[in-house]
Amino acid sequence: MNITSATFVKGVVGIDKALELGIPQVAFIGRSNVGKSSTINAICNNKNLVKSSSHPGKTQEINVFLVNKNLHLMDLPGYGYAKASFTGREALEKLIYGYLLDSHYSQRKVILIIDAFVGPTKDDLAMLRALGEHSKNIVIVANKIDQVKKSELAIQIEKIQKKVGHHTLIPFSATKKIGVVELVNEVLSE
Ligand SMILES: Nc1nc2c(ncn2[C@@H]2O[C@H](COP(=O)(O)OP(=O)(O)OP(=O)(O)O)[C@@H](O)[C@H]2O)c(=O)[nH]1
Ligand SMILES: [Mg+2]
Repeated sequence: MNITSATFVKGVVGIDKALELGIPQVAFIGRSNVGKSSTINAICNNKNLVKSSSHPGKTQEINVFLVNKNLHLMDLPGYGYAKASFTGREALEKLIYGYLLDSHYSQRKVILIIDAFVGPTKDDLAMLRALGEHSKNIVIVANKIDQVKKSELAIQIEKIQKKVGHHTLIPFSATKKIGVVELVNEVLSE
């Protein structure tokens, strides 16, 4: 399985027809700056598809991408960006939670990205719990494994697996393109 084409469809900021086209959706969610946009670029093999940034809070809309002409990848804004203004944060949270947890919308899969070095934070575990309560089909990506010492990686992944429970966990690096094949398979399979 391969991603052979990827194009930007549109940025969504609220209720939008683009969310209801009947095309299956795979959503990418995670803390601000964890590498959601970079992960989409890595699996689409196009570093310029989505704008990423070293400043948290880069993605402010739900950016929709059409891959292989039959699947929508949804790049969400990050949660937990402490420096955003209260109203800004509230609007983003409404957008994220509205889309992910409102029963009106459904995702074929939700890819929850966490930082492999930091491990799942309180916010990540709260998101995981909420997704579980809404019966989402969850895959966890531990991004930035290039920042974990090679000798400590196996133990770190084991620790993360214990914290996140039975979900599929993919050790990943968007920068070094590690885990791309595994994640592409998860994204493209039902
Ligand atoms: N070392 C390392 N850095 C990474 C990796 N993936 C992303 N980054 C860096 O992390 C920063 C944030 O990346 P983004 O892809 O913009 O993160 P995001 O989760 O989309 O951020 P928001 O849109 O702000 O929520 C950038 O400086 C990236 O270069 C990785 O695998 N390893
Ligand atoms: Mg982003």
